[in-house]
Amino acid sequence: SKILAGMHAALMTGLDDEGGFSPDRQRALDDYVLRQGLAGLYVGGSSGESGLLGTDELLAQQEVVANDAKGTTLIAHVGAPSLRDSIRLARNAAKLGYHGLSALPPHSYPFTDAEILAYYRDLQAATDLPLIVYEVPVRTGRPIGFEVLVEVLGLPNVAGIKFTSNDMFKLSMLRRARPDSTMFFGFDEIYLSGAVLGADGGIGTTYNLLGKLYVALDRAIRAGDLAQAQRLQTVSARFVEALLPIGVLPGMKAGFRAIGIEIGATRAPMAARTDDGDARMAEIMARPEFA
Ligand code: NAY
Repeated sequence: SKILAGMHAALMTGLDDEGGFSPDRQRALDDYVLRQGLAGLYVGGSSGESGLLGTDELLAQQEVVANDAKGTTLIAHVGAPSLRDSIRLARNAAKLGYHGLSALPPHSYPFTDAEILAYYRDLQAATDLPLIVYEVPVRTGRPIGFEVLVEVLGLPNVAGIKFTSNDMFKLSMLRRARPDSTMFFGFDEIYLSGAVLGADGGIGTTYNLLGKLYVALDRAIRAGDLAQAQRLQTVSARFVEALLPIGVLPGMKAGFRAIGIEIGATRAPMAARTDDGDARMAEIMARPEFA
């Protein structure tokens, strides 16, 4: 079986009422997510508001989660604007016993393919941990070229890719170009389509609240039960549709509030908490299909 494969929550971040990182709220969230039966946690990614947190907060979060998640597979997302901070996060994760790393490509300037390749070459060489490349054009503003990805996937410590793109033909081509790489699919609402094209697992935001649903979805797919897989995927799609008008991360945080787990609001400039968002998510979380 592939390194690090399976269903992982893209772990969210607990913030206090002033917007600072809250170890206590993080622990409450971890406790809930760890009871979903998922293969592991993806820590410090987009869903964790990593683009809005400082490196020191991310280092602190890595440690809190490592202490909470004994026995669960932990992947630390360490993509940062500078290679220097990425390596600092990667070495801290290795020291804390994380099982894998992942990183966005450099994206704070319009870097060349050679710069992107050099970043991954240096980052994967900085620790012994397997590294998962992160393709997410909705966040970086542009896709990584197919040839560049194939080359990065050939680096010694690069174990695979987290593919969060709608370019399904590219996923299929990557699958065949790198049959031994672990491929995660990153859009929760269409996980089934990624799995059918060869994804070995998923990493997603809504797995935080609905982890059991995604475990069951993946199980149905692996068992070849298409009818059940379609039914479960439709529940996931309806949930994401409900989140979109509020915003995925603000909506998720309101969803946790609705089930009695306060993890704060999203950090500005992401949308603030609103009474309307809270009321909508309270109504959504009460629906039997999302229980
Ligand atoms: C991350 O790093 O946290 C992720 O990429 C998780 C994947 C999410 N994609 C993005 C762009 O954040 O779970 C998805 C996404 O929130 C979900 O499919 C709703 O569209």
